[in-house]
Amino acid sequence: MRLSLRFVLPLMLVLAGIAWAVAPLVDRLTLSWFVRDLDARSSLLASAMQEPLQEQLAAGKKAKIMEFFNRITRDERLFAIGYCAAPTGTALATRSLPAEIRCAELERWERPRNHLLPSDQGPLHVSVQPMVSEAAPAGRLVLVQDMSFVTRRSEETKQYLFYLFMGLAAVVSLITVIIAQLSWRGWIAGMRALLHGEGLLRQPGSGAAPNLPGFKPIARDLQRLIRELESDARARDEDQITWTPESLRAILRGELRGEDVIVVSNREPYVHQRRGDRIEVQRPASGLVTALEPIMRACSGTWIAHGSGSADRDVVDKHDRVAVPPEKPAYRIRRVWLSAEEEAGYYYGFANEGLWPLCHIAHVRPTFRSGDWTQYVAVNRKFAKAVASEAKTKNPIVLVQDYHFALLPNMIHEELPNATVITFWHIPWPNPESFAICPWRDEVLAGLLGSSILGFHTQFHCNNFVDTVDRFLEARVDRESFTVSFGGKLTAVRRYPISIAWPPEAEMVQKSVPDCRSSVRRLSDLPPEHKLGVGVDRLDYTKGIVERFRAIERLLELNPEWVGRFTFVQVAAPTRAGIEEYQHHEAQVRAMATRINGRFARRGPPPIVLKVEHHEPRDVYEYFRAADVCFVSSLHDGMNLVAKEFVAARDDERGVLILSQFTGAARELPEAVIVNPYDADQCAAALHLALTMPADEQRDRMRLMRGLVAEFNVFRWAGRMLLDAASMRRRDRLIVKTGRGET
Ligand code: ADQ
Repeated sequence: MRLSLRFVLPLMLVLAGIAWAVAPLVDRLTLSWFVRDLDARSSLLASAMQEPLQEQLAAGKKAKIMEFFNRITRDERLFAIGYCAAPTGTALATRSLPAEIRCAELERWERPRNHLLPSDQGPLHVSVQPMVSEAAPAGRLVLVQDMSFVTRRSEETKQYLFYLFMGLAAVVSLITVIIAQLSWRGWIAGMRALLHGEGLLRQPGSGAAPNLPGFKPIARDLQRLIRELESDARARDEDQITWTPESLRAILRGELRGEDVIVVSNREPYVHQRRGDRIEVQRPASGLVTALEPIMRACSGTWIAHGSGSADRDVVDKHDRVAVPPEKPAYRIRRVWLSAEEEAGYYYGFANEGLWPLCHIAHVRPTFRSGDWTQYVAVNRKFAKAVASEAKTKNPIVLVQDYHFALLPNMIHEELPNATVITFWHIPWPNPESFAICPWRDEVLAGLLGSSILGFHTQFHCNNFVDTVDRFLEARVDRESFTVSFGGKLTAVRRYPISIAWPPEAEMVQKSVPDCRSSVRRLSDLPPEHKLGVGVDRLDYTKGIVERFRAIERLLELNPEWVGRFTFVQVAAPTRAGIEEYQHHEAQVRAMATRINGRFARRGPPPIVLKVEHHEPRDVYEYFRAADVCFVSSLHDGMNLVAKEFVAARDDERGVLILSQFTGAARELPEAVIVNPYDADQCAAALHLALTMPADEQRDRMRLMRGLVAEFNVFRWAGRMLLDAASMRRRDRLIVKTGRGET
């Protein structure tokens, strides 16, 4: 509207100016037309009057002549008539004849352009016509016509002219504004579409695109230029980005606009459980879900997972899909159903009795059974089919999670050769000798090399993987770019250290540290100022819980002043209880706690409180905030999120983290007290150091660790992988376009 006014007003003013400038010209033109008309009319009248006038002149009847003249001047336009018999006499005329017209000066009115006589009533037209008579050869007839109608008409003409120009201005403006608006909107829509990467180049069938053929020739180049500028800026600014779900969503929306994103994991992000008549939705406490949910929400993607909840089948549609989160659906879960036999072979068998101990050097022998392998292959194939059926395009981005799906990347590559598969291996990758134990090592390696990007937590695990491939497969390994070329497919092997959400949810740190300290101590029957250590793990033999207890025992042996003054609360979530090794491990942990407590509990509270149960994340954070020390003693751990969660929980900048050197986290958190969990004496000394560490030192260490976790949070982990995938896809598109593999 403002645009229209800004345009129309000047246009109208210009046209009004033109009308104002043109009006005198029109006036002059019409006047000359009227004068010519009046001249013609005068000579017509004169010739019509000649005969009767001559008769009356000849009869010498002046009164008759006057009557004759008066009769004729009734015509509203004929103002006056006069007759001059000779140049010397006075005119025989109607009374209305202007005094300026005298018989002696008639020549003046005979000159062209001198026909006009101004008067009070308006201009008068004076015409002198000779009498064609022998009786009065010098006689002249003077006809004066009223020209005020010319002025009136001229005014009317000017008005019409003004209205005409104004109307013209309005019509021209209206047409111009409509055209401008349409094309402006078109341009804006076009630019928006370009900036969003939508519309102009949208693939057929993927939604209506604005039809702007004028854009098409430049659209592709412009779009590419914008993307490259954006990507360059992002690459430069990545360190400056504060990674949050919102920034992750915004970057992904820019980078992966309209891309088809699929996540595959064994566990689902939402589980529907039957509780009596009700169906309850559970959200597993998992860093993975926290990291991948923003991606799913940003891209409205599909998450494919094993449907393991007791009410999972009751809530899906006929395609086994359910929209989540339940309160505000943003993406969908596609549930894959597994029989008990499939679950036993694929999940408990090959994945957890084979690959898990194989990759964790924790001195538990892997068990490989051909039956488990068969199920593992079949279930991977089942998930590959699910990916193919859920893919909305030929080239989706598929995020494959963990060791349950080692074969899936290549199976997806077979089904969808143009898909970008990003596989993340959450557990360590062992050295080639250790990996060689697996009877199906080549198949596992080949399966993983179907990925476009294969991610590990640490460079050490990347190196181990590349060494393993180099040792066992006929593949081209490039150690400079860290890529493997196998069977014509290139895989980039990259380090993406996983992390946790930062800042932690407000609910987690709502209760004050003093309140947490007192409530946790009260709950475990400990005195208010009692020193407290915590461990939070799945009850897994890789977590080094046995070694942790041994270190506590050693602390009490070496520093007996802590007996009765220090208690370690171990929160242990039951896990994989169907596997014999885990049953033994639980029994061993329980027996050890009982034995150590039996040895030292006589002098006050027990040194170990063992809580074998799952806790809500909020309760886990309460333990973290209540503790003086958190002890993470994994024998081998891809990353270990507990260490990072402890750091996130301590917004009071107090508490000491003791961290195993065999965790991925130890590479990122050197300010923790780093230990070898197999060295009980060293761990005991670390516990003593932690329990006696001055508050200043605790603060300095905690501040540095909090800074790192804040910066390298889980959103950065997810964002970095997807940005790499996006630039890989850009490169691939360029190669397809130019037909050149090398740039
Ligand atoms: P996990 O082996 O499961 O993960 P970890 O990284 O420590 O190990 O994550 C465990 C998660 O479970 C944490 O969020 C923790 O709070 C929670 N948890 C542990 N015990 C709990 C309890 N008793 N009750 C409630 N919650 C509990 C695998 C790899 C790791 C890697 C992660 C992520 O083994 O090395 O860090 O994946 O990639």
